[in-house]
Amino acid sequence: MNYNPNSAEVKELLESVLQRHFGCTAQEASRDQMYKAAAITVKNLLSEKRSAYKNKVNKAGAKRVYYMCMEFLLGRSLKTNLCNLGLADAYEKALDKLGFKLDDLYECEPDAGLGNGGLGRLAACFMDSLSSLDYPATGFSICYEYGLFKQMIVDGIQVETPDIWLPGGEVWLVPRTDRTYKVRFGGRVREEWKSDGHCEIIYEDNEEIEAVPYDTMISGAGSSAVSQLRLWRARNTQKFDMRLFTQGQYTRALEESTNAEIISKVLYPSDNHTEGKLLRLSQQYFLVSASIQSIIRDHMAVYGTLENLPEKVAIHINDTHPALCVPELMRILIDDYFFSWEKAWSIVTRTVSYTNHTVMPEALETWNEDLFRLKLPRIYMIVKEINERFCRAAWTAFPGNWGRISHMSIIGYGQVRMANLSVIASHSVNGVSELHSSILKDSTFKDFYRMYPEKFDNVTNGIAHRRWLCYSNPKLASLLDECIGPDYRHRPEELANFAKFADDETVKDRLRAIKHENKIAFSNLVQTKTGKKIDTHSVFDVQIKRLHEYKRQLLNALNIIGLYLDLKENPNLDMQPQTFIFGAKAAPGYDMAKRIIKLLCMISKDIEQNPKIREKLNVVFLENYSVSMAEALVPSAEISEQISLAGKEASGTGCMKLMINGALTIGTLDGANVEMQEAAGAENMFIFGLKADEVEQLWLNGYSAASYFISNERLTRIINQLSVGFAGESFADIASYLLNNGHGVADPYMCLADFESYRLTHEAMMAAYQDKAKWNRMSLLNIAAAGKFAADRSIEEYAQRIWKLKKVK
Ligand code: 26W
Repeated sequence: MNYNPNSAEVKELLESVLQRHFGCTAQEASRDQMYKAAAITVKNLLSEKRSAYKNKVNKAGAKRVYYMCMEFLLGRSLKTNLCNLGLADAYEKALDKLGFKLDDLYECEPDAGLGNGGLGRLAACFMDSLSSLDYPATGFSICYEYGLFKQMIVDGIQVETPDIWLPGGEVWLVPRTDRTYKVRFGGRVREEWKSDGHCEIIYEDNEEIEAVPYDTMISGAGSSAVSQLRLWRARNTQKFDMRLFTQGQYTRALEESTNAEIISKVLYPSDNHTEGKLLRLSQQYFLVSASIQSIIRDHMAVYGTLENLPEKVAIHINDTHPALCVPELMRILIDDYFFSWEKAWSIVTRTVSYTNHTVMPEALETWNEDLFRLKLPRIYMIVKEINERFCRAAWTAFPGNWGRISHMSIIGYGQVRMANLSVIASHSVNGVSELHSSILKDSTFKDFYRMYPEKFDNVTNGIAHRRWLCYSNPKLASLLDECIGPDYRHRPEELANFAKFADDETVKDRLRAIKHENKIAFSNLVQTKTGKKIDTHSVFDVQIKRLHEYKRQLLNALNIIGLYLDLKENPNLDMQPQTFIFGAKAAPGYDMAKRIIKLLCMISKDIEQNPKIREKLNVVFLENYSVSMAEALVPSAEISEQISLAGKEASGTGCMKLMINGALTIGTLDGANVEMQEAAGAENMFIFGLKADEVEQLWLNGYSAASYFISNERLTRIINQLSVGFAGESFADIASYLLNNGHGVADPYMCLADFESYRLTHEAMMAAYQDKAKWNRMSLLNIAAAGKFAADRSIEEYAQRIWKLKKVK
C-alpha cells in the first residue's frame, strides 16, 4: 500500500469513501461527511501501516510495551495524524479541489475527552512519542461512551452535561468483534484437585461480561511504527431475554441487557480524589482482565509459550488504577497455564512496572476488603496470597517491626491498598519529576524504598512537542525552522540552538509579533464563541488545569482582588493592563472547587460592570476547558501560572506546553518547575514561595493563617472584600476557610503563607514586561530550554531503563 498518497490520490480516496459510506459525491457531501471521509481514509491507511509494522515486530521477535491506563485524553486526531504522516499538504490540496477547507474539517471533530487531566493527557502524548520513536506499543483503556463531562457555567455555577463524543469520534474506532473476551464478576469460587495433581478453579453463579475491543491507531511522525490504542466496551453476554420480551415486559428485557454495559458508560470525573465506588472497581478489573487476556493471546500466537513473557512484554501500570493486572496475570498463569506460584510471580514481577502520579493522600486508592472479595472472589484469594508472602519477606527484612509491616501490607484495616500492591509487584516504580520521585522515596513509599531501593527511579514527564508546538503554533514553528532548521521536530534537544538568537533583535521582534498574532487569533475565537472581547494589548496571564485546592487558583484570585482594590481606589493608576484567563473543570462533588469557580466568575462579572477598570484588569473564565481549547490558547499565553503548594504537584505538564510556546512561568519550586528552572536559568523564571521542606516544617510547627492576615494590611483588605463579595455574592465562606476559622474546614494549602511572596513576584513580572526587549529574550530562552520537556525524551528513558525496548524500524 502507498502510505504517501499525493493530492490526486487523496482526492480519489476521499471520493471513493464518500461514495461507499455515504452514497454521495463530493459536491453533495456535507462538511461533516467530508470530515468523516477524511478520517476514514486516514484510519484505513494507519490500519494497513500498523499491520505491516506488526508483522515486522513479530518477525523480529521484538519486545513490546503495553501501556495500561484508565484515561487517554486524546483530544482530536485528524490534524495530528495528518501532520505526523506528512499528509496535511496533500489533503489540503485535494480538499481545495473538492471545495472544502481542511481547517474547517478539523473543527468538525469532537474531542475524545477520555480523561480527566494530566494523567490522561500524558498517556496520549506518550503514545505519539512511542510511534514516532519506532517502539512497538499498545495502549489499553476503556471506550467510555461519555468522556469527561461537558462544563457549562450558569451564573457562575458549574453545571455538568454529558459529553457526547460518539457520534463523530467513532470514525476512528475499528470494532474487533472477533477478539472479544469474557470478564467474570461476583459469584463463588471453589478449588477442585484433579487426579493429575493440578487444581482446577470452579466458578459458580458468577456474572460474565463481554469485553469488545475498539481499536484506534496513533501515527508517529516520520516513522514506520503505528501504535494501537485498544479501548474496551462492555457488552452483556446473557442473551436478550426473549421470554420477558414476548410476555410484553419490554423495558425489563432491555434493562437486563444494558445492566452490564454500564461498566463502560462513563468516565469517573474526579481527579486526585478517590470515591471508593464499586462500579469504578468493576471498570478497573474489566480493563485489566480484558487487556491481560488480549496480551496473552497475542503472545501465545507468536511464541507459543509464556516462559519468555518478561523478555518480550513490558506491562506498564499508569498510576494504581490498573494495578489489578498483577493478580489477573497471576490468575491466568496459575489457573489456565498451570504455572507454580513462584514461577508465575517471577514472570509477573519481571514484566510489570508502575508510575505514581500523585502524592495526594486522598488520591491513593483503596477498596473495602469485603466488597472487593464479593466482586472479585478469585482475585481476592490471589491478592491475599501475594500479601501473605510479602509480609513474610518484610518480616525477614524488618524483624519484629510490626508497625512498619502493617503500613506496607496490601491488606490492612479492612482495606485493599492498590499503591502497595503496585510497588510490591513492580520491578520499577517511578515518579514523574525529580522532586516528586524523591518525595516518593523519602515519604510516601519510604519503607518500601528501604526494602527495595533498586526499584525506585525517576522519569520526568514530557509533552508531545509536535502537537503542542509544531502543529498548534505553526508560526513559531516556522520561525524555529528558519533559525535552527527543522531537526528539532525529531530531536527536541536541538531547540537549545535557539539560544544563539537571544541577542538577535530581528528574531526577537518576530517572536513578539508571532505572540501578538496568536493573541489576536485567540481573542477572535473567544469573541466568536462568547461575544466577549479580550484586549490583545493586555498581558495574557493563564492558569489552565483541573480545579483543585492544592493547585491554588485561589491564590491567583487573591492577587487579582488586590489589583482590583487598587484600581477601585485609583482608577487612573498607571498599571500594565492584565487579562487573567482561567480554564478548569471541578469534580462534580467537590464543593470548594465549585465555589472557587464561582468566585472567579463573580470577580469577572463585577469588573465587567466597571468600564474604567476593565481597561486595566479583566478576568476570563473559559467554559468547558478541553484539549482543543488548550491548543488554541497556549500559543497566545504570556504568563504561565504554576503556583501549587510546593510538594503537592507531582510534575505538571501544562507548564511545559506553555514554556515551549514562550510563556514565562510564575511558580513555586514544585514538580517539574524545579527542573524547568534548572534548564532555563533562575533569571528566566519567576519563582516564589515556600519550598517543599519549608512547607512541611511550617505545617508541623502549626500554620497560623491569622498571623498573615493580621500582619499584612493588603491581605486584610482582600479577605474582607471576599466577605463583602462580588457582583452581589458574598464569599465569606472562602474567607473563613482561608483563615482557618471555619468549623473543621481549613486551608491546608496555605495560600496566605505564600501570598506576599507571590504578589511581589507577580509585580516584578509586570515590571519586567515593560522592558519588551528583556521579556522577549527571556521568552526565547525558555523556548530554547524546553527541549528536555518533550515526551520523546521521557519515552527514551522509559524504553531504555524500564521497559528495555528496542526500536523496530
Ligand atoms: C482515583 C481518582 C484519581 C483519578 C486520577 C486519582 C488520581 C488521578 C490522577 C493520578 C491524577 C493526575 O492526573 N495526576 C497528574 O498526573 C500528571 C501526569 O503525571 C502530573 O503531571 C500531575 O502533576 C498530576 O497531578
